Amino acid sequence: TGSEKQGAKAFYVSTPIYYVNDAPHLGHAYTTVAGDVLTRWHRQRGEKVWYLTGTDEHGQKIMRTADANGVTPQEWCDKLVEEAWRPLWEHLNIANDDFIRTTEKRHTDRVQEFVQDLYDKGEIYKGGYEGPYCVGCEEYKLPGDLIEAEDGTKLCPVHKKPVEILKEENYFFKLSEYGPKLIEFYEANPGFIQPESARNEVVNFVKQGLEDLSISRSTFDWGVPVPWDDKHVIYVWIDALLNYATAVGYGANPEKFDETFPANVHLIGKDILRFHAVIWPAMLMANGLPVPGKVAANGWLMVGGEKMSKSNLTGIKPQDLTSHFGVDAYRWYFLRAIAFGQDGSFSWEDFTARYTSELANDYGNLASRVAAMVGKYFGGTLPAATASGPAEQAIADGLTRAVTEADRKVGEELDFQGGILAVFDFVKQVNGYITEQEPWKVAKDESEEGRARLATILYTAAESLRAVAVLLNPVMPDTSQKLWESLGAEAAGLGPLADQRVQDAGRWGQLPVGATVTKGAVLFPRLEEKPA
Ligand code: MET
Repeated sequence: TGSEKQGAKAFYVSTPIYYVNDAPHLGHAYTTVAGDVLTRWHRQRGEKVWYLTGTDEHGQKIMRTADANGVTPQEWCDKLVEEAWRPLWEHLNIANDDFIRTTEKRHTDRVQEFVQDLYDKGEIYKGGYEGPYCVGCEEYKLPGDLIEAEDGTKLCPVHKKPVEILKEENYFFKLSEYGPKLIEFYEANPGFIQPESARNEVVNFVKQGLEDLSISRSTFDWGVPVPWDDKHVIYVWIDALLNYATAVGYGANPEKFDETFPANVHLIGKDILRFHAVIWPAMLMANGLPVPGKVAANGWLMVGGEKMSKSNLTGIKPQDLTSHFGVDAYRWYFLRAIAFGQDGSFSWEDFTARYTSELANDYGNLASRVAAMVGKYFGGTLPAATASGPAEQAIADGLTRAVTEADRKVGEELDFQGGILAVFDFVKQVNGYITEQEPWKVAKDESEEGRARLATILYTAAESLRAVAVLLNPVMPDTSQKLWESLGAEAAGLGPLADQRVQDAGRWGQLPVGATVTKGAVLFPRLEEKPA
């Protein structure tokens, strides 16, 4: 679009690349929808944007899941990606620009290059790891996890068999040397880690002193081979973090890389904070690459008091909710109900209550009432506001406030809840205006003044909805499109919804007089009974 600058740095947002050992759940969808809303918001500002998601396909966990299912790890990953992950993002209307899989050659080649560079620079050395090992489990145990036999022998808690003290040679990254540089960086960039609680946790952790990080494994082989020693594979987290670089052309497409990297925002769940806020910037510093702008951690999603996480799934799938509430309401609900960065809980009751009062009653009814009245009193042709007064000025002022606040909250602060509330407060204000103005009563006055007053009320309401459609487009794109069509905005000359700019949304009087307003599709249909 016109305002995109050629060669300018893109606003680059990422989600974690999710492990494919299981199907996506509400927690994954929460983060991915947040990223989608954030990037759509920036697109709506006319900025160049890059939105990346993908899948993390290496490591022991994936290997074991594949084994347990009797297929090769690659077959397992292909199946899950094509049958579960990509379809869900499509279903939720996620407008990602790319989808990276860590088993792709464009990734693995560059991961090897990156690690080789670190090795050549002396940032990686060969060291030993020694610890209690359970052959049954094929893994090192933490000393604290062991149980003791009567004679004092240490046993594996799973197999109840003696562990062996095993010594393995591994490659280590000199992470310990980056502590002071990281502290200095956090202090110079107070916005790097969000929210504040996450930032404090990381700073305290780093201040306690960092240990070097083992970055290779030799006890299994489902991973990217260490380029100078193929008895080892690269530790899955080093492999995974590099997706943010390899996906945007690291080592392959310098032009793309320069105009995209580093990410402006890495959206993550708080369980993977240290990887993103400590290890990832240290890896980049070690290789002389720029570090990201922000790591934004969201909290846990609790369902019925249980945490939605990779290891603890409740039975509810995103599709169970979208088939009941619709995709747009789903996208809206979690961002509306939970303060971003905090833990939040989900319940059918809460979703149902908010859907009914905020979406169907406040927003949906406003849209359908206004369209119905323009139809009834003006034959569906939008009349001009020729009798505006203080009540109309108050609406125009309310809109200006809503735009400024929503743009600051969503666009700058990642406060999705605050941004959505700013728009919905405006919707409430417009509802209040209609209740006070009582257009159905004004309609009984057939004098010229009466007609002018009625026209003014309906224009004011329709013009308000024009702005609401733009501001909610990043959150509920299908609904906004329906409203845009119902207002006849594009046909009347305003152009497609995607071309409307947030910065311009508050400018009053854009919806052309004479637009054909039709009642159109119901934005938020009445809910069926909750499925059993
Ligand atoms: N695979 C990890 C997870 O799902 C995220 C990796 S992001 C570089 O927690």
